[in-house]
Amino acid sequence: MPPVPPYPVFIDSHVIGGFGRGSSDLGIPTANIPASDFLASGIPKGQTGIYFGLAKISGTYGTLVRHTSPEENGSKPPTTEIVKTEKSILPEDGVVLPMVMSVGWNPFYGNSEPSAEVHIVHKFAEQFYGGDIKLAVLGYIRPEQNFVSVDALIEEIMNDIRKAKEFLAEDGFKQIESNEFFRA
Ligand code: ADP
Ligand code: RBF
Ligand code: MG
Repeated sequence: MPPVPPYPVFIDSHVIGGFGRGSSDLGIPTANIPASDFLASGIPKGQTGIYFGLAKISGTYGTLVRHTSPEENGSKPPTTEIVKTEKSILPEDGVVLPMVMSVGWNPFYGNSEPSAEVHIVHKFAEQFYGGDIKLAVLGYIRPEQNFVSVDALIEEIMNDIRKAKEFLAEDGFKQIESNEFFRA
């Protein structure tokens, strides 16, 4: 079955700094985008939860400088700055890849502000803070949940990734890779 309306929803954004927990706590890095870009996207407002789709990184990126630590800032994201030192371009520049996305308050961590974060199902050799990210959101997987342990959260995310791969293998999804949106 192809994506069901309102999907595909296209989001043109850029990668910002988050809490820095994705890689360190979970071993699952997530490229964070401004939550406002998600809210403006046409997905019914307040629809927090886990989505799947396609992502493309392009443009120059830099390194993230953290001015506060997550501990210092409590449940608010640390203040960060992206420093682009050189014209870095990823080998993956312009390649459309599968993704899973989490939007909301991360009940497991109890954040005080909503976040929108994308795990690209691909192994990158480096980070790409400040890079451009284009997303095609193609469907909803589940609401956000709380978990009894980090391991239980990781297991559920692995399950989301498995489901995303299954959905993306269905008819009508692959062709979105060649949509005009990803060509620009
Ligand atoms: P933060 O809290 O700052 O988002 P993370 O630990 O979640 O920190 O790491 C996210 C960063 O890791 C992304 O901004 C990106 O630069 C990099 N990264 C490396 N591989 C991936 C991937 N497969 N998916 C998403 N981001 C990745
Ligand atoms: N956080 C939660 O608190 N509950 C969830 O159900 C949840 N599901 C997620 C599913 C996916 C596919 C991803 C990538 C993240 C999810 N997270 C969830 C967010 C996770 O807590 C967050 O990525 C880390 O805190 C790093 O920012
Ligand atoms: Mg992240």
